[in-house]
Amino acid sequence: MLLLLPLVLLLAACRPGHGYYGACDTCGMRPMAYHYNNMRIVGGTDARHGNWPWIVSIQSYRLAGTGHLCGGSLITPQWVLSAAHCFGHSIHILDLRVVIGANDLTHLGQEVEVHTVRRAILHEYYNNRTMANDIALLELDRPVHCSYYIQLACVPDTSLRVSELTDCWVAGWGYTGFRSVVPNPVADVLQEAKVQLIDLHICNSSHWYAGAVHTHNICAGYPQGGIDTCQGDSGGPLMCRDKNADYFWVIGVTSWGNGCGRAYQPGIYASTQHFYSWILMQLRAAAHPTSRTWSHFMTTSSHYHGQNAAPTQASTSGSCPYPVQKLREFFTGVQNLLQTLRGNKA
Ligand code: 4AZ
Repeated sequence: MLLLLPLVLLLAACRPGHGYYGACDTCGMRPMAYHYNNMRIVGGTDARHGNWPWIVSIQSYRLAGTGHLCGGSLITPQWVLSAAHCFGHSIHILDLRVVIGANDLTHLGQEVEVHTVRRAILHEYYNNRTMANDIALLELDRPVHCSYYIQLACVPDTSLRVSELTDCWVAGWGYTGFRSVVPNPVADVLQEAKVQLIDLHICNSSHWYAGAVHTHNICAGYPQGGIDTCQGDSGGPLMCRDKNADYFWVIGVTSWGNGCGRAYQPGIYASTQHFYSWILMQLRAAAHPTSRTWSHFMTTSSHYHGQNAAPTQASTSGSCPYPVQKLREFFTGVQNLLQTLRGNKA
């Protein structure tokens, strides 16, 4: 009975609105949204501060204004998931900073953390012509501190039935212009919009994208257009609420589209579920730099400092999405304790 106590306490602490959020040991939770007690993107609205606590603004010192370049999602305390196309020719990681826990990029408060980038890993088969495999990982200089405004995103493995999710959202600081292909004003305040997941067959049909969408993509938006991600939202998350509990999955990385907000041309996202094992492999390889798998991955960094990073994968049941790694550690601890007790009795 005594042995169950830690687990009970652990689960109690995890109930929305009642938890301790500083440990980065859950994912997909929105402490500020529970606190508010309710729950640009093109056609979006201002997000409330803390609504999407895993979203980050990747900025470059070489860009004007806030320097915002792309979005991203914090998936472990030291790794950000983003899009490969954000880190093209003229971008050098030494010029980058990652702003975490922000809402208005022109007024960064005390809750915001600003990090530099230790290395960028672009997918080795990213193709800038077809936009295939448009996914990347950034390692931060040091781990973040989780808080009401900074939380980890949940990345689904293959067991989540993504197409059944119905409460889906996009967020970002990108262009807010309607039907835009030319630059429009970017958003200072994070924009959010609800979107529908659109069947890939429909999305690839002749009046839509006519076969240009890859099987590892997700289409999201509206057939009639109007609400969409745009340039500057790239790398940021497509997020859906879990069917059974009050937390969110990051199911897509904003990748491309034909313009923004056009009818039959919805936003295209890289499926995080599809790339789950790729992400896992990169983080494992990064934690064990001597392993053979490491050498063939493209990295723009010249130095390495190992950290035991593990991707965040939430449990698909219950109301508390613990990273699997944490649960494993906990049960191994319980097992060891039981063995010790048995040993003492014998
Ligand atoms: C872009 O250029 C971009 N409407 C991102 C998203 C979309 C279009 C363009 C989707 O980064």
